[in-house]
Amino acid sequence: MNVTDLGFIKGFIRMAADGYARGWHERNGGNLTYRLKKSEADEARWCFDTKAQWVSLGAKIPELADEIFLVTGSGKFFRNIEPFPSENIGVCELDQSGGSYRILWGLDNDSKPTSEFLSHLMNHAAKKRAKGDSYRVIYHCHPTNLIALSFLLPLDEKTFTRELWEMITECAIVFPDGVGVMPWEVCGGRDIAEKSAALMDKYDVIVWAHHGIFCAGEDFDLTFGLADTIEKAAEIRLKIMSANAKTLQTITPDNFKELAKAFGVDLAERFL
Ligand code: 2HA
Ligand code: ZN
Repeated sequence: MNVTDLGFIKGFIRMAADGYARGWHERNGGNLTYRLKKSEADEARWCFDTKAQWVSLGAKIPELADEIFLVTGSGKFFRNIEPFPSENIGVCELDQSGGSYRILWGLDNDSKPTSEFLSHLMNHAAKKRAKGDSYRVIYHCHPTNLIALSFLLPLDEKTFTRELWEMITECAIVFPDGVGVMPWEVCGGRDIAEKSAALMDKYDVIVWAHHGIFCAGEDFDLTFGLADTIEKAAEIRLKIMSANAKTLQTITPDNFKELAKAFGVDLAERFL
């Protein structure tokens, strides 16, 4: 068996390739991490290098002690993940304190996990606290239309949520909690990691103004589908703005209430 035949590695590579094909990963833009299930870790154990050196994370995340992650590499291009997986992605394990990691597989030639590793781990920890073991994927990408909208709309959660919900009927069903919004901020550091993680308690999507989005989900399909839905809604919003004509009708707060009832979703009514 090849490492790349493992189901979780295949799913990860396919999602990375799909994100690249969508145009959300110019150069080394974006990063993806997946928290392995115990059964997946057991299935992959034969390929792990358990003599690798521990490296400090610079922070302690005790909730994630002993957890294993599949991650994209720092400075790596999504475009190269599918043809050259072991150079561009890797499996990393956290130690018993949740303060250090070591590379069990991949990230060849002294590569390191993504520059947003700390953000990803803090977001995984936030989701684990809020949702138990169901959430597995954290995804950061640079979707064109959503980034454009962050120049045009006020940077508040109510405006972003409503503008996106109104674009396609299904949006309110796909992200009934709405979207979190953060103003522009330096990326790659602890500050942005902590602020994002604080919002991940409430949201599955966070907009980083003039930069991109951070998404969380239960599996690759749901997380990619969430980013795809958000970006499509942003594209429609932008097309409407570009048409430069008055909008004649939209989905109203009463419509949203009907929708929530019909689909049994718990819609964040503070956005209506
Ligand atoms: O380089 O997108 O936010 C990866 C990034 C950092
Ligand atoms: Zn980015």
